[in-house]
Amino acid sequence: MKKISIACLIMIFCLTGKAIIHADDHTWQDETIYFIMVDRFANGDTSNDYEVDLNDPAAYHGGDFQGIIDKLDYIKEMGFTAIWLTPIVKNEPKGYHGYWTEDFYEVEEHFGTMEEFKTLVQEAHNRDIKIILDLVVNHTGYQHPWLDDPDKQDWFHEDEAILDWDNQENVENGRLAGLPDLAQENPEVREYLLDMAKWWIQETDVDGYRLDTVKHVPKDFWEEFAREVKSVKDNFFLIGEVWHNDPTYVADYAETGIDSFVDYPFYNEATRIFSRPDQRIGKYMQGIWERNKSLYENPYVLGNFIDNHDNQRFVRLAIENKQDPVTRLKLALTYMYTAPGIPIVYYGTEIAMDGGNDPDNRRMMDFTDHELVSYISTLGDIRKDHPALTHGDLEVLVDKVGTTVFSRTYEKNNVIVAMNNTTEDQEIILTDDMLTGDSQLIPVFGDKVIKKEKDGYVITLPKESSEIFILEEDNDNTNEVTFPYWYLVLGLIAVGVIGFLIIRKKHQ
Ligand SMILES: [Ca+2]
Ligand SMILES: [Ca+2]
Repeated sequence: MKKISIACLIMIFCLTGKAIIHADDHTWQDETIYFIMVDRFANGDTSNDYEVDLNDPAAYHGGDFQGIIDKLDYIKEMGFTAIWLTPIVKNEPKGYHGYWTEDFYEVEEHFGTMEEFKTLVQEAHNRDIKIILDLVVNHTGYQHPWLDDPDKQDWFHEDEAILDWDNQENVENGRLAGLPDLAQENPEVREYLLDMAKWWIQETDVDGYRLDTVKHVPKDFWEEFAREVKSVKDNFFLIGEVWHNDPTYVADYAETGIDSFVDYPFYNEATRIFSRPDQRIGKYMQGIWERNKSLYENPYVLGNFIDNHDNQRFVRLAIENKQDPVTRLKLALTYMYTAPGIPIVYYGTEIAMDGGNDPDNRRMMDFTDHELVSYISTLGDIRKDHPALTHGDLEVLVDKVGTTVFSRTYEKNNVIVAMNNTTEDQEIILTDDMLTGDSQLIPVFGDKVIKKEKDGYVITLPKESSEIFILEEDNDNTNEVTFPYWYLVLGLIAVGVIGFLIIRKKHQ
């Protein structure tokens, strides 16, 4: 009987081999992350709306766990597979953002209860969505009770500001924005923070941490931290915030065991290139990729972003440059989803939300607006269906000022991305040597399949637009993938094996 079951499994594998292989291969680089500021996303429970004031950008706005649970299907339908939440620990008054801890072991009452948070994680897992929790171990809130505890005076560094940002000791031991700086070199503090980080995983089953203010905490602490928290749950993911413009400074933290980083050097280039026209793309894109390949063991796992809660929104940059923000945002999003790395979309980007510096970049989400929801959903689907975008190398095929074509290739999967960052329509020719065999380009957004002409493939791209093409074999007007005959052969072999086993069993 056991043999028959194995034979059946072989047959199932033969018929659906591709899906099984990819399920087994699934890693964090396959994820697409949606980033939520809990207080500013969705108010699902008005009974916890203490001191809510929608007119005060520095006050609570009412968002909570129930609101996120209610919107999980919305998030999933946009193609996201993981959610990063701003810190959920109990904060001191006015700490709507979560970064002013009052109690490391309690949930913030404005957001709901511990039970509701566990339900949120479970409901997300039911939809194959992972939860990444923002964790702050560098500092506490301004009024943390330990500050008045005589036994805890050596839990903090001296009250000194960070004045010299090139002095690593000052960066690690000074007070960031005046916040009490924890002394991770004190064994009691270290043990407390490590226990706390492990406890949240055991208690709530979250799948990863986004680590706040990594460069303000010594590397030897992070080494122990990474080792300890990863021992609690398999495949637990750490994505760190090292807010620095020098890629080598950021990459130095990879030695600690932190898996990934929000890629500030990528952010700087992408926002500069796409918030105005006529900027060269290919050269910088190739530069970032070659650099990341040389700096990281797995550069595919870095977090790409064009918006976050600490910088003015991309839409504001485009408006300041006198550009149409939606047009510019579409180009930037195409780039972010098709460049190597994990896309991280900050809530509100899907509705082209405007916002200046903090706290204006944290406005309440408006679910009646759908400006770019379908655009992002399409990008999410493409990323999910094409391993070239999650595992493939990058090659720039055309690189002119404002006009770029690049390819991503993984095994037999090939995706071509064409971008016109100029204010004129552009005709782009891809010659035979750039693409393999007799292929055709199937567009993701448009409806015109590009077939090979005498000189190669001729793509006409309207001004300030982009198109993603799937490169497929040209089977004379059919867009279907060639039937995989080897599946049939293996399936017949499996049927033969089962038949043999059944006949043998009858004769026993
Ligand atoms: Ca609420
Ligand atoms: Ca510090």
